[in-house]
Amino acid sequence: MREVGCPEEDLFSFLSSKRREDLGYRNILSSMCTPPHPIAARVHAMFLETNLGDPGLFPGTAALEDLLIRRLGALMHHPDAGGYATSGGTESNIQALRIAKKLKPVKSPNVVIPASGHFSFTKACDILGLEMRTAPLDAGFRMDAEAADGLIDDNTIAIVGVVGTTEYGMVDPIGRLSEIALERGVFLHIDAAFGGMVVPFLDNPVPFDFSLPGVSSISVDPHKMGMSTIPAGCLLTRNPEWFACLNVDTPYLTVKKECTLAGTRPGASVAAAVAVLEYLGRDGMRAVVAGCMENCRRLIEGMETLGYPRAVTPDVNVATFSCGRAPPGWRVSTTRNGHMRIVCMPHVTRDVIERFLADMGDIDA
Ligand code: 0PR
Repeated sequence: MREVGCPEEDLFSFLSSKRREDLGYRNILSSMCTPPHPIAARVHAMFLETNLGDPGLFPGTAALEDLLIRRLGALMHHPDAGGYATSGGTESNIQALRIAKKLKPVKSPNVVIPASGHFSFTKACDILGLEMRTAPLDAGFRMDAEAADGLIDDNTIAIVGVVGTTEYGMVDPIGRLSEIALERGVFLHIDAAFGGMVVPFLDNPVPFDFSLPGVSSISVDPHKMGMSTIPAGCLLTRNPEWFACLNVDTPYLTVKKECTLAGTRPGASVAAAVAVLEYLGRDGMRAVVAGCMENCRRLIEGMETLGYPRAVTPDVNVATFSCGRAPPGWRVSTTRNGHMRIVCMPHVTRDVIERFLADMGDIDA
């Protein structure tokens, strides 16, 4: 640390130069995040100092967290779902498997996770000492539910299905997984970190949530398609009482028990998340999602016209192609199978898609 502080002007000029090294979202097609909605940015600033880790000091902010959980629970067809705001999909997935493990104490616990599962499950299994059994995908990049069934045994504490896979934007056969979960008496966690804020707003949403009786818990992230500030995730559970198995005593706080993974927790991004939902309503979210899906279709059509076929027709706004190179200046990502991957987030507007397609056309010229 400096002995004597840096003059404000110098400091900000240094910070600005660093900030300029960051890429603008303008040409980023690889991210599941997006610039926060202006409402989110404004609300974040309003709640900057709030700490949900000691909710008795911030009862207003804590009530907003409850409201967020109620709103997302209702969206997932269970207004009385339990839940809390996490730092994102990783924490939600860890905590869901932690609950599942506590609910079924066995000697050598395992979990069945699709090959498309996010790498946060590798972290969760490492931390929780779980054997990770990987279920293969079908030809359409969705989890093979029957193969998953075959991996379940007496030591299986949970199975996981994904709604909006990170790489290919697919929705696993959650209806079938729900039946299997009920038949086998196994906890079913749905990772809807991305798709949880997309699928409910599609024209013909496939059931994936608490409307299916076998679904035990759901991850859904406001800091992805919810356009909130980072960090904002949510873990929802069918039974609110399950969280009690994670409680630790917190004798000197305003609450005497805590089930969260983090201690100090931001209220700002949580207030921002609920504010965006209130501001847009279902109607506004449907419009955002319809725009992203339409742009995704246009991108697929444009790429195929240029001779780059889609890897698969996605269920949500993630497009993948047999295409080895991207034009200079654009950030796309590459899946583990070598497909070009583009996430059609709200900042990836029709104009952006057309500029990208024009540049793609130019690299062939
Ligand atoms: N589950 C799914 C299905 C996800 O796609 C992700 C993250 C997670 C869980 C974990 O969520 P957190 O990162 O919030 O803990 N998906 C993105 C990914 O790994 C996250 C991301 C976002 C990465 C923006 C890069 C980026 O620029 O690709």
